[in-house]
Amino acid sequence: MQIDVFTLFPELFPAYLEASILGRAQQAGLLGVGVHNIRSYATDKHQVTDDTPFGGGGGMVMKPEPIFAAVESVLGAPPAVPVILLSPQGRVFTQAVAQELAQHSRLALICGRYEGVDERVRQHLATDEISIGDFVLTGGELPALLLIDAVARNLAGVLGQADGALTDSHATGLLEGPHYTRPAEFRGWGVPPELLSGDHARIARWRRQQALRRTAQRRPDLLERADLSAEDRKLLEGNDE
Ligand code: 21W
Repeated sequence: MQIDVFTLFPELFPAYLEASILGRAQQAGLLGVGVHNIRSYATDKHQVTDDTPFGGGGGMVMKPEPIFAAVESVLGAPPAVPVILLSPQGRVFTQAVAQELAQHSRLALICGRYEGVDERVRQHLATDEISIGDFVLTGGELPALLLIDAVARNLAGVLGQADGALTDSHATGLLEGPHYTRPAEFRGWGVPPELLSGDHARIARWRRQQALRRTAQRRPDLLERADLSAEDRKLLEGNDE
């Protein structure tokens, strides 16, 4: 998958994209990310990318011309790929949206700054508008990185077998239960005996029960939407262990 990012702050991207799983995905040719500076596409002497809002009110708005020029120069006019505007007014990003976007071979992401972008970018260039949640950030760059991260780990080959995207919490619709590693005793705190039992069926049952209980406790909204088996309902009621 190829993702092209359009931003006034391209220097924010490399450190995160080069590390760990995303770095390896790019080296393996599974993911390509092009980061493009919108400012380079401004045609005036001072490469101005923002201006005061019509109607007054203060703050600055990103001008349409450099954004259209940047996106159309990289992707053609009109672009034949989804063009996603990251904005607080977008539909809220979820695991389901990440999985949906991972089906495309190419995406364009536009990061806003200041008070936002000229409405004509939204109306005539963007094909989708996404928010990452109900809180206020300073721009769309962190949301773009977050989206790339969540989408990339759904691409075939990006994750190892062990932590496959299909078994993820939120892909299964439940929160995960607790994880432990060595030592078996730390500062007098032990590890649940089920995990040390070597009985794989018992371990699987205990893990499922912990996931169900934690979800019931912390995210009853998720549990309501999960389709639980009869066995799950028994585990949740505590009739098992
Ligand atoms: C924040 C842009 C607020 C516009 C009145 C006076 C992209 C984001 C962003 C930003 C405003 C996302 C105002 C969750 C986010 C983003 C920057 C509104 C401010 N109104 N997801 N001043 N949260 N944020 N204008 O902030 O670009 S996705």
